[in-house]
Amino acid sequence: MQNTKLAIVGGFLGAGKTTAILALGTSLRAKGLRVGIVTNDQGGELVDTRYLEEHGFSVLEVTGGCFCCNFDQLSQKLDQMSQQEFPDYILAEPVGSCTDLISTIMKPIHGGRAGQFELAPLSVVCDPLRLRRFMQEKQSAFPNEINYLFSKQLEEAEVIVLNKYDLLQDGEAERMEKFLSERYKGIVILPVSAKTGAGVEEWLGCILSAESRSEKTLDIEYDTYAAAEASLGWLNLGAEIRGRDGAAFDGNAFSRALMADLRERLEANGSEIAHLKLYLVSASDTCKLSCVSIYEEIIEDKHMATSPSQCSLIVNLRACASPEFLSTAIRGSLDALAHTMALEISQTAHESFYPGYPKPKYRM
Ligand SMILES: Nc1nc2c(ncn2[C@@H]2O[C@H](COP(=O)(O)OP(=O)(O)O)[C@@H](O)[C@H]2O)c(=O)[nH]1
Ligand SMILES: [Mg+2]
Repeated sequence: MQNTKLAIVGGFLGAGKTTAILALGTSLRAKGLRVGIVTNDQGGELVDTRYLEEHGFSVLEVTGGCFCCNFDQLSQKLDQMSQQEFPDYILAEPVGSCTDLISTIMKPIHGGRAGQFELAPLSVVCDPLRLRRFMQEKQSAFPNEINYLFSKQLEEAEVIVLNKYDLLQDGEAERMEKFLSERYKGIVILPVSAKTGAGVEEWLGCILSAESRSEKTLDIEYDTYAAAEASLGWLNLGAEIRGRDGAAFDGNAFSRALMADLRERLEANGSEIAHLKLYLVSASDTCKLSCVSIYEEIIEDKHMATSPSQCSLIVNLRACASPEFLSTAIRGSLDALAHTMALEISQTAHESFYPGYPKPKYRM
């Protein structure tokens, strides 16, 4: 029997990893292949997991820390996925503030420390609008440590997926490819739009027909990497939303207003957003929105077709602000909306924190 192929799809927060995994998974499934997905986050209550499950995929989570620091949990989830689903392919999304994946995940797996998997080349998804700001350094609202992390993620790639191709103007993709190929030598660069599907088959061909050959050990300063992680506050929130006296409410309007209010509070505080995600679920419908920078518009990934009277809400927010600021901001936004939209909002889960110092179990 052939080993399951494991493809790790990394890249910075908001780059489009989950969307790209959805596109890869959908294409593999259409070819009659079985796919399992493993998601990852520093906290729990993950929008990505719910969104991928909504598309009919079997998803397991590694929570409470990145794959490398939670290697035993990753190994256990990979085994569980293999035994439950007998997948031909497992697609794994490491948390977007993580790097050094070859040394801390891929080499240990290759060395037999987690199941029997054939490793695909490491893909790193890159958001070209984030890259545009990185190329014009002065316009990046992130501290230098985050730019360092962003760059190290790209440097480590075996394949750079230059995603969101559909958003680029004429000639810009070529300029970016040139910049990337001069800066990160010898790395395959593929223009892709995970959203429209353009370039996805080429990417699939590139990673699934080849094995990871990377022997490289990323030259990385862990203190700077840790400082990058520690400059982002994380907030995961769960809540139940009800229309007052059982009245139906507009879930799309509520979601848009909450995203806009949060974005405004962060912008006013000078806090760049790495990724803000919202997922609203009623008995029969869902709504999903995302925002990947204070410089960018809110993206509506999925609308609700119906007006619910009751919903559960998940918000995942990663931004350059203290955990306390994020907690206060979301409380302020929810209180304001409860009032203006006549809603009863009760919080069911809440965690806000700075990620800890990365301490991989293995580094090979
Ligand atoms: N226009 C466009 N948007 C995209 C593309 N890929 C992802 N996005 C959007 O970017 C946002 C972040 O994507 P997501 O997959 O959640 O990023 P992740 O944090 O890297 O997993 C979402 O609103 C996506 O719809 C793309 O190819 N084109
Ligand atoms: Mg994701």
